Amino acid sequence: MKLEFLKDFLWGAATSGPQTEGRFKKKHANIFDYDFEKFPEHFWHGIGPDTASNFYNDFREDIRLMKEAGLNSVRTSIQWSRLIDDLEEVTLNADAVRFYNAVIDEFLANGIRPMINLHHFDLPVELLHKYGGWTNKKVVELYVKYAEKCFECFSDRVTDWFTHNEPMVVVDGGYLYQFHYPDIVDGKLAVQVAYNLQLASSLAIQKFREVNRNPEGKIGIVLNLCPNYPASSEAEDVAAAHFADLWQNQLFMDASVKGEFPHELVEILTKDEVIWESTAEELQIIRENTVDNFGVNFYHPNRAQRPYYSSDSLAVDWLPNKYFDDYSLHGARMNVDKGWEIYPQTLYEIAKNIQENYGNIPWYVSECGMGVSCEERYLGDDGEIKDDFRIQFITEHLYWLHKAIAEGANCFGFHLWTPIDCFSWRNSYRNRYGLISLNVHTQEKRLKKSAYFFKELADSSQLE
Ligand code: BGP
Repeated sequence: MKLEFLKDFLWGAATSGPQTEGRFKKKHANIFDYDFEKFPEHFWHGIGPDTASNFYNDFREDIRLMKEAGLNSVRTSIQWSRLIDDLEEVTLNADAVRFYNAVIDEFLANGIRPMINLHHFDLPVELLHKYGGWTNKKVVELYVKYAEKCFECFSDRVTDWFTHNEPMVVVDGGYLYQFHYPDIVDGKLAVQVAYNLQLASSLAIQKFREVNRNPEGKIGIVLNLCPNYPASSEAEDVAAAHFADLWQNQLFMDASVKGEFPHELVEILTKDEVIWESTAEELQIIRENTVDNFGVNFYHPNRAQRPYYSSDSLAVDWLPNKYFDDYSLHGARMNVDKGWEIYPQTLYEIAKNIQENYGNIPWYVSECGMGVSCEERYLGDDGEIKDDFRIQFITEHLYWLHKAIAEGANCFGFHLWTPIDCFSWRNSYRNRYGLISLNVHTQEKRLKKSAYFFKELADSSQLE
């Protein structure tokens, strides 16, 4: 059976500046550059972001390969730590302006729509050391000035902007579960970081509407939405999944789309005495500056059960896990390399949720993908990686997405993570996600089998 998508559907792939560019000519270190300098052992085979996939030097050739893979849209990001010369005075770095201008022009010349995100976990480390990073509203102020520079420089040609990628990962990774620098556990700070990230997003949206130079321009946020399925229908498990959803999904989604944090969550955080510091004026800014559209990063669902910890047995001041515990479903289909469950039907449920509870606001899949280790295992005699598992993964997710669209979901595109195998945080290069393979030693790049599949999909807007 053939499934038809709209002719103007965006067939894209997503990546980010810090994961592709390399540190060439970059004046400031972001938190991952710094983490690598200090703790190279955190990184797979001790390989960090210094070269990444060499996009800084190779961008013309990389964009040519992306075009060959059929992409008509690419979501990437500008690095704050590259664009801004003086982080306090918020002055522009001339080389970075030249670089990002050339990248945007190259995408456009190749018929690829550049969708630009402003913050992909990559806070300049100096702002963390000097001000405590996102815990401090001074950093919010500096971020909004950086965002303004981006809009002033590039909004004549870029129509699609995003304020943050997965802000909940900044909160969880940096302040609760120690998988991103600064690797601390502090529930109260985590809650304040969540609020400050949302405030930064709303203020950047307000600024965008003042200075944007493009009548077609739109601004949104990219959220990782992992619905939580309860372990059973018993009240404790249902309540656990409900809280996990409030914390992981609704906090940013409600604030970004509806302009209000979920009341139930605010009440719980207030009762637990970890509620953020806010002012009436800030809350008004959040209310008035909601998104035009947003991106959904989807990899796997979450499964939640009643909490393992009792309220008084927490070893730290506060953890969301006071209210829920994650669990893995016995017998679930897994991507074992990454340890993530494969359950494409969730994408349909996300679409329904947006349609029914968020006013059917326009959205797109801003990341979805399958990270697999040692892809050389799949090398064909012709030197091409035969990643049939990735083709199957894409097909299954598109099946459920198509079903939702046919039922009225307002989804305008699908972006695979990622165009070219890239660096990622602690994973470094262990798991590969690309349509195009990268040899990390020679920087040689080559289309995988999935790239030809993707091209056919994008050219025909049909899935067989
Ligand atoms: C998302 C991030 C990406 C990317 C992806 C894959 O959460 O937005 O930056 O890294 O996950 O994750 P990983 O590379 O850790 O397997």
